[in-house]
Amino acid sequence: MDEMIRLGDEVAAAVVDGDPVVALESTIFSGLGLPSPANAECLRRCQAAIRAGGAVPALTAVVDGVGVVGVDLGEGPELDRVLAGSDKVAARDLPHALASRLGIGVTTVSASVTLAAAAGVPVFATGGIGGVHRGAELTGDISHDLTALARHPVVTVSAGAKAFLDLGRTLEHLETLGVPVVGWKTTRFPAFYVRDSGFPVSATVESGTDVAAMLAVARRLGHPGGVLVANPIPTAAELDPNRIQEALAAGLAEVQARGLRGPAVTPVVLAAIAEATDGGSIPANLALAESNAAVAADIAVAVAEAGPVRA
Ligand code: PSU
Ligand code: MN
Repeated sequence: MDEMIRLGDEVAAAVVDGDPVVALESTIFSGLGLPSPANAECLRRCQAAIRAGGAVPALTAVVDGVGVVGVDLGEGPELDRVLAGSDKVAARDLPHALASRLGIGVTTVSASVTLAAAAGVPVFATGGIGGVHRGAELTGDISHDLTALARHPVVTVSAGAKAFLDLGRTLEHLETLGVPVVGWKTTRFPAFYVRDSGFPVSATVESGTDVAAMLAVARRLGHPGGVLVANPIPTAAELDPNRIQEALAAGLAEVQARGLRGPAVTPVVLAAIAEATDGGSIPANLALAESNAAVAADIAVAVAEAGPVRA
């Protein structure tokens, strides 16, 4: 495309042909999201689910100062470098990361939807989006993920938002920004490790075709941004809500004790949850990411079949 953004060969061909592609973020697959070797395993399973659904996986990352959509998932060194990445890059970090030719940057949801939109990829899968943190009324910590979802014409599939957020305020914020929050075969907004946060979604969809139809209407009406598709963790992988509450308390206490702020918060809480659940949160995280990838592939196929959306 240009020197700032590079599409992987297979991704570039699919975009040109209007074939289905699913973008993936890379923070979740780095040590900041999951411990090794679960991170590589998670990526393998997401990739396989996307392929099985008939779409091309497009892992996003910053590699040698270029925003890559479609990291080489083969044997080369590129993938290992991304998995080992420890510089978290959100959308606002992209200008400096690219201009200063950062070696490896792992992309958050906000950076990934920004790159996906720039590459012409309309569907993206993640584990859980960032959102309004608990205590945000004091700290002001609201993830840019929410604004990015509203800004770019990309469908994001996630298992709700990170469990340790203030989910009620996260949903209010998405409403303020005008982002449709649709439940995938559910009326309830999921809470990452558990299927029901106690909050409703704004609408329910039953298929990729339903989402494609929504997109067509959104574009016709001039809605500039994305849609959040909330897909609950598979029932068999769901964790006990009580256990999660205890683990969350441990994670948040550690954040407070260490006085952490901003981007440093999420990786520490995730690690503390893994520890407090004796690693039980990891298989759950893998299962929900894989399920999101499969749903995203379904949606990408339907969007591709519907053809280019006209305003
Ligand atoms: N949720 C997870 N694991 C993660 C993240 C979210 O279960 O690794 C990452 C995603 O990349 C998300 C980012 O975009 O955390 C949000 O970070 P922040 O709250 O600093 O905006
Ligand atoms: Mn934040």
